[in-house]
Amino acid sequence: GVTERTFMAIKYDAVQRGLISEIMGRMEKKGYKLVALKMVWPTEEFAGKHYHDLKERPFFGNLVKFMSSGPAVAMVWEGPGVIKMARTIIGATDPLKSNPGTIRGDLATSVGRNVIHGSDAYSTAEEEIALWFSPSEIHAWNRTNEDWISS
Ligand code: DAT
Ligand code: MG
Repeated sequence: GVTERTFMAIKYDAVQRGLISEIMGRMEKKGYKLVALKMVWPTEEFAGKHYHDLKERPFFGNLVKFMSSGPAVAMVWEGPGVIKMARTIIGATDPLKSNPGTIRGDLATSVGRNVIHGSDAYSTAEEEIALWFSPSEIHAWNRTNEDWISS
């Protein structure tokens, strides 16, 4: 059966800074499975759709401009508790409030350059996966080492 899935995007600041493998490695080494991956250069309209919940916030304009300024690395990760755990691995929205050991706590200092997005709940994970990926881009593949990751 299919376990839980979440959407994550390595933002353009992290792409520029050469942090793609650093960030992906944290999810991979934890034991989560990558089931979809592509580089996407969002339009402002697309970025606005992704962040539609924040439309009324004062930083919305800057946020969609930043997100559409270059390519992001879009990913779907799968595994037990992945939605909540990805948020824990990412850290707080403001990198100065993120604990060391988290992605933002270790790699960022500014809320406007906080290197990574992760879905915040089951419903947003479903919605964001559907926005960024078509079903044929998501791969249900088997790991031969599954018994060494989960029992
Ligand atoms: P998160 O990315 O942790 O889910 P969010 O959904 O509240 O946080 O906001 C989405 C993004 O918007 C966030 O990653 C960075 C930007 N943002 C949030 N709050 C902000 C603020 N107070 N000032 C500037 N940018 C902000
Ligand atoms: Mg959010």
